[in-house]
Amino acid sequence: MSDSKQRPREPPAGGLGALLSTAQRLARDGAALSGARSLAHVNQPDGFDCPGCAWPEPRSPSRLEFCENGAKAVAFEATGKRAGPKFFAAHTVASLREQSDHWLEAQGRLTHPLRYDRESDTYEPVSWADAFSQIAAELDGLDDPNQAIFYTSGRTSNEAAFLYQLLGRKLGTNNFPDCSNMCHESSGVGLSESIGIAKGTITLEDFEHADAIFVIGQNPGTNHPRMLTELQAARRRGAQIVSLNPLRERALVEFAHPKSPWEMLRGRGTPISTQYLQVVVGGDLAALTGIAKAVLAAEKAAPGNVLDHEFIQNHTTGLDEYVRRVDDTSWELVERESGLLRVDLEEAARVYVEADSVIACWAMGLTQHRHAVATIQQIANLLLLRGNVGRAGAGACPVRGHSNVQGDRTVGITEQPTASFLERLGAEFSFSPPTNHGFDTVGAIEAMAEGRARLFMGMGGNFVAASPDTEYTAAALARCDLTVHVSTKLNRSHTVVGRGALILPCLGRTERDEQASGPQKVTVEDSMSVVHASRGSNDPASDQLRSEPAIVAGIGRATAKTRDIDWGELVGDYGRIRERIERVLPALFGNFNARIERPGGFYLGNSARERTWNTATGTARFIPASVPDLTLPAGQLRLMTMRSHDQFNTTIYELDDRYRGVQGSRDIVFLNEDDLRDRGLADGDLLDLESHFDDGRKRMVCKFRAMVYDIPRGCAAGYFPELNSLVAVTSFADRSRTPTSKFIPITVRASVDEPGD
Ligand SMILES: Nc1nc2c(c(=O)[nH]1)N[C@H]1C(S)=C(S)[C@@H](COP(=O)(O)OP(=O)(O)OC[C@H]3O[C@@H](n4cnc5c(=O)[nH]c(N)nc54)[C@H](O)[C@@H]3O)O[C@H]1N2
Ligand SMILES: Nc1nc2c(c(=O)[nH]1)N[C@H]1C(S)=C(S)[C@@H](COP(=O)(O)OP(=O)(O)OC[C@H]3O[C@@H](n4cnc5c(=O)[nH]c(N)nc54)[C@H](O)[C@@H]3O)O[C@H]1N2
Ligand SMILES: [Mo]
Repeated sequence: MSDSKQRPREPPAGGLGALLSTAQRLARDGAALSGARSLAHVNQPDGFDCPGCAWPEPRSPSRLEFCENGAKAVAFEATGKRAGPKFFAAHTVASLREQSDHWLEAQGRLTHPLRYDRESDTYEPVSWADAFSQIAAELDGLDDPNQAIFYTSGRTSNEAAFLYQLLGRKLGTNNFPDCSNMCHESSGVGLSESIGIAKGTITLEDFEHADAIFVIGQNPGTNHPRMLTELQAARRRGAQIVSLNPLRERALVEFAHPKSPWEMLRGRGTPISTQYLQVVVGGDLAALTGIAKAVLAAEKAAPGNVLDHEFIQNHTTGLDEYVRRVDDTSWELVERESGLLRVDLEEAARVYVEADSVIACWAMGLTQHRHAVATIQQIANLLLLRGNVGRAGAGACPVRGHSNVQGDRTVGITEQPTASFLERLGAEFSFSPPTNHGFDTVGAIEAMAEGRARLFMGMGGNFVAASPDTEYTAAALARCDLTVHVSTKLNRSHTVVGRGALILPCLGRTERDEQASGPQKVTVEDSMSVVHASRGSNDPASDQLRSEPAIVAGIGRATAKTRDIDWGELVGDYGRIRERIERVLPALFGNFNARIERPGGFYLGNSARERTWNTATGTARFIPASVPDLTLPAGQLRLMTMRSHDQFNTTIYELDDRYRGVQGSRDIVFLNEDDLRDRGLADGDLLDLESHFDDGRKRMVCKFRAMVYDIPRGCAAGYFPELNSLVAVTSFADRSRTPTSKFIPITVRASVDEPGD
């Protein structure tokens, strides 16, 4: 291990703490009964898909497993609390705006469609019919369909997403920003150029055959807990696990399986990482280049024995240029920019070279940086050097976030649809879809801020809190003529109203969805391209709720430009929506309705896995990149924003972060002890944080408590969404335009006021 400091023994991640936390959560939410009943159905063959993360379910039902954070996601949706008309009559929107994200969502499930009344500054109940006519009137009144924005969060089912994109495109716009723009867009752009597909190339079974697994910029213990089962099993059979992360994330150090009474009682788990590289924030491009240098040096020392020459010859282009660039990068630069030692990177390279099959996993620690696309392409380069794509136990694994974020893209939620998709969609529904590119998330914010967009609709999600530059984004949204949020719970975005505002409450994944033909199921696609059905069984939180597809259909029917689609037919039986998806995307969804009847669903396939390369050159491509100089002006720190163990994105379950030793607060900034001391500050001090971008705007958050943490010097960490105010909307990744939420240049200083003032 690169870090050999002795530290006090902490319990492993998982274990008893996970079970206790779940039980408390269920009890507190008054969800003990329906929540516990729901847990029995989660991820079961005839149950509903977990509304948490996108980690796949094992194919064999005997391996279905308990997941603490999946349980929280279910309990939170199945809560007994309700935010109904009485609640809204008693709270002005101005007063709601003063509340925390945690408080807002804790009010429970939304029960009625609501319309904002400016006079009383409250939301009042409105009939579905009136809500739909109001939206239709605004849509029909736009001078240009591109004044409307249709945002999607990643919990939306394939069926709802497909109807939603149909609605927007029939209206005449490709303005489909989504949470993916803030999430794995960099992975999609990077991988498409390198290997010709925007998705990961592995399946769950590959974990059983990998000899080494790299986990880069990802915290699975919190965000993809079921991935730990795979890592634990891999480690037990002797696979090497190399983690690159500025923080020593507890679950990547040691993990006790909540299913193992033995491990729980002993309070000891399986060590996970065989090597832990505490790279500096943003230093991964340098670190990966360093590993590549050592791999290429090994090949030079034993020509023909390290690289997979046959694969390189038959499947790739660009090796020479890439090798030149790696050779030209000095170890000195690599060490300075990664914050790591050459010997440690050489050790990681040794692990890489000695493993027959290697999987590389990554998430937001890589994607939310200025150089994210180039960094991800360095992972692809490394994999290609030894033919680690398209064979058992090897490949690229961008670990997706929301449970259906990947599926939404597959069925058309994108601001840059392909010509072939549009052509087929147009043929299927007899119209000419728009071909211009629409707004992504950053583009949508700018368009609203400048008055170029006038109607915002959010299919789930929490646009204001999830987006960068919170105050700027809120002001942009407030300029709209109408905001429409399809939601399950109250959130920050509802407190920012345009000239008009509507909240449309919808069914959640756990709830029964009845349409004309009877109870419906929906489909979702996991992080490894497996599509399967999900069927809710709980009673809906209110009899007023409608499903997301039904809400889209309601708008479609009311709007002049979209009226001629037979929405009633589609929404009466979701099987008919799936038939249409199949006809628009026949290569992926052949025999769609039949194939979802199979337990576990079906695999969409992956061209790169088949070693078919849909790139510009028809080959897999080595794409060189130079290591950037990320040195900040003296005194500035690199702040990354991340998730605690008790949240799902902007939904805050509790104010704790068990694995990081935080209780009762989220206004925390984790800092290196020496960085604090240099500034005359100490653990526990209240600090003001100011970010620095060259757009002349001042961005600050105040009274964040300093917490000394094991983090490299010059780096700092804190929580999303509290720190989003510090991220400039103008700061995003090259080419993918993903906001740089993991690299915010800040200065810190003692807060002027002390608590109690
Ligand atoms: N329970 C729960 N599950 C979730 C979510 C949730 O909020 N709660 N969110 C879902 C979603 S939408 C997503 S996208 C995923 C997110 O899953 P993650 O990507 O795991 O989420 P983050 O908390 O953003 O954590 C990023 C990790 O990257 C590290 N990191 C930060 N900067 C750098 C860097 O420069 N280099 C490296 N190497 N590492 C860095 C951080 O220390 C942290 O461990 O999880 C999904 N699953
Ligand atoms: N600073 C910083 N910012 C980030 C990130 C970061 O790491 N740092 N991460 C980014 C990432 S990876 C992502 S994915 C985005 C997330 O951005 P979003 O997807 O927009 O945000 P969520 O917090 O997941 O959305 C929560 C809301 O969704 C609604 N909801 C829940 N379930 C359902 C449902 O079934 N249907 C409907 N219609 N609504 C539902 C609830 O009302 C809830 O309030 O945030 C991004 N923003
Ligand atoms: Mo995400």
